Amino acid sequence: MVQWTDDERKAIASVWSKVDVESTGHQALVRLLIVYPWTQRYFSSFGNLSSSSAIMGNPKVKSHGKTVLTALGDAVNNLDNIKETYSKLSELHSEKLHVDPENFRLLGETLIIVLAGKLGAEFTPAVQAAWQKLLGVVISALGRQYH
Ligand code: HEG
Repeated sequence: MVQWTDDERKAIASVWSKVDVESTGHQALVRLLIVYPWTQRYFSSFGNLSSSSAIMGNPKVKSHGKTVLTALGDAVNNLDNIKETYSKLSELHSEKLHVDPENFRLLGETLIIVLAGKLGAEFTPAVQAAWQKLLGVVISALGRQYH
């Protein structure tokens, strides 16, 4: 099982208390879809994703970004139980949505970039390392029901 130091727990909680799930989720998902355009294939039901401005203005992208970040909050609030917390979500992404789990890693990267931009100097290397660790555990938990 993953162990968390008190400093890691504090770093994760302190960043989370400053995160606005709507704008952070939106920005991270927009970046994913623009920087890694092949990820758009999973969102064919979302309508127009044909340009950066279409992606930014797409209301389904906005609401899905919030959904994803809200679900990330379940990990933040269950640090000692992330695998179980995400077991149904992993099954959904694997068996129903057929999302290649490599994409979880790409979204983790865009999220780190968005957090760094929003928090600036507060996102110290130690805080960033705690978040990278959290996202690593999240990515592994979401990838767990793939076989
Ligand atoms: Mg996923 C649905 C969480 C990465 C593609 N995603 C969902 C849902 C949640 C979620 C909570 C709604 C589930 C439901 O309806 O019961 N997603 C989630 C997390 C992460 C993630 C926490 C990573 C941190 N998702 C992710 C990635 C892709 C993807 C990287 C594709 C590149 N998710 C995806 C799609 C849907 C969901 C296509 C269905 C969207 C819809 O049709 O509304």
